[in-house]
Amino acid sequence: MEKSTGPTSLTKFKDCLRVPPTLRPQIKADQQYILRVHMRPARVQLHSELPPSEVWTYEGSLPGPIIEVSRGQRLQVEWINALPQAEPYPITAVTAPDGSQNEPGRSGRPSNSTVATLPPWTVVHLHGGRTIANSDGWTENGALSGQITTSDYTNDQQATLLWYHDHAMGITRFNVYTGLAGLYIIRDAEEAALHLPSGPYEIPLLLQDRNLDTTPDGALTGRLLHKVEDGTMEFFGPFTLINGTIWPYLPVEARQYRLRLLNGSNSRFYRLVLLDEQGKVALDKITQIGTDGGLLGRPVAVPQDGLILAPAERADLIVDFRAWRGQRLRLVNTAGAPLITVRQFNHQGCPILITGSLTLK
Ligand SMILES: [Cu+2]
Repeated sequence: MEKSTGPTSLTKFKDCLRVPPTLRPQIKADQQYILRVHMRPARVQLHSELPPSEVWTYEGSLPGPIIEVSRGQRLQVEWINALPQAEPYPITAVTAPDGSQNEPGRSGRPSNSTVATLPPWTVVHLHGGRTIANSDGWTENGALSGQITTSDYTNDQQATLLWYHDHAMGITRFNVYTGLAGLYIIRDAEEAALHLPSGPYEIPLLLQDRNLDTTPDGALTGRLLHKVEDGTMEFFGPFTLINGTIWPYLPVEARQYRLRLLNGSNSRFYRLVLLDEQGKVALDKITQIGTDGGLLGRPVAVPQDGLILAPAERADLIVDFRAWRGQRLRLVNTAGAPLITVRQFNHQGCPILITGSLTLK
């Protein structure tokens, strides 16, 4: 029997949240900016108790670096496929018995040999961007290892949070799952005039669910596992990854923060609720100021039964932590998978998947 190489479960809120580095475009010519972004393999620890996982990344970062531009800044990105041509695909895919999707490991099923031999065939789509057609990352405009695709982004739209992700025909779900996704922020003068919390007080949160393979004796190996159940293509996984870390914590000061959320999961909906130390719902200190298209006409309250985010949806939130100095808050997901919309919910009585932790200093 294979020797245990990892733990059988993971400690929640052990690792600090990471924020990916920001890439700022370089001037190329008059009013034209350029960025070169390489797709590369990397080995990343998703949790400090896990062995490193093999992932595919943009520029070695999981998730990809944040690309930040100003409204109207004309940007050309060279998407360079520097993934290895002949190595096995970095994730294991399996179809497992009903009821097993939230368990780590393959549940006794063989892995999908077609997925294991997929070539590194990629194309990048800027989700939510108003992009000219030939730069939009059509699913069939794929590039293989060693090939470069050039995309022009005019960024002529209001300040908002977008994301770039792989879009290759037929295998988007697997390529995004390997790690090929990153955030893209557009700034403008209207946003700057509002003097919203910025710098260390503006935190992007990319939420994704994942599963992990195990050894025969149940130890987590760190290997990413795309496990779906018989008769369904939808993926739901038991581990919540935020900015590439499973169940992280974030130390915050007793002040206002701007949290910029993106649901980057393949199928999972989240209904997010903030709980105080006593487990009481504390959503009244959260104001939503923006959504997919950018800033709203006016701020709105978050629904008291939680903020629902579908895959690819974004929410721009201002959270006022001043009332909770010294407390530990929890950001939890109360949605089932698949999502069943019920107006009433009881956060004591329904199963809660802990998705993150905000700890006040
Ligand atoms: Cu998309």
